[in-house]
Amino acid sequence: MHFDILTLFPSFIEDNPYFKHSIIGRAIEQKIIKVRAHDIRKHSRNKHNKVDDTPYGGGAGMLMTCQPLFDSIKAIKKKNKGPVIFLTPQGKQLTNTRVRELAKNPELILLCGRYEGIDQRVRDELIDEEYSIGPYVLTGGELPAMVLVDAVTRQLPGALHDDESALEDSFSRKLKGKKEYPHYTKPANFKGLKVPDVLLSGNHAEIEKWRMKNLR
Ligand code: 4GM
Repeated sequence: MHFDILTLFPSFIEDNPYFKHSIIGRAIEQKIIKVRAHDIRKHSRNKHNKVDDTPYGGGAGMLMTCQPLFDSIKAIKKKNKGPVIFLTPQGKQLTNTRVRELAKNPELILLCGRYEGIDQRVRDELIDEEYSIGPYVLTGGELPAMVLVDAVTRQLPGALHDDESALEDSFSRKLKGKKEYPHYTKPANFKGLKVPDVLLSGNHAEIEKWRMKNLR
């Protein structure tokens, strides 16, 4: 999976230790994913490299202007044939179901907004899908883009080791991620704090009954 991320702050992506270590870092090393950041400002044809302006009709804040966005998206689309995704609080909620759909694309283009958002003409002409990582506003779309990369990457074959499976068992699917049963790992007795006996019993029917009773 090849991610091209359009941003005013490419170093947020490129220098992010999150992409250098652990599961995502390993996926990059193993060439399961490739993440490239592209500076929208480099495409500004304004003499001061301006990329924002005040909204027509008035109102608070600044908007990202058409020209640098049209040019940077069009440049990326020559190499990356995937859908253009805009991260915005107004987008559809990024659920695990949508993440698994996104993971089927060999390429994705992610657009990160700043300020109050982008000129509507960019959305109408060049954006294929809009997603939100949750009902809150951040200072930019970079963190949401990285969240999307993380969530999609862990769905890709080979990205997780056997003991990190992204597959939900039938029991977890029934719960639809809404509830969890308590989890315990070794040791069975930590400074007098004991793991419930039933979980050590090996009786899978009893264990499932206990887990159902203890959902929270
Ligand atoms: C407003 C409009 C995404 C703000 C467009 C982006 C939160 C999310 C921004 C924008 C963002 C989210 C930038 N904040 N909930 N801030 O996914 O790109």
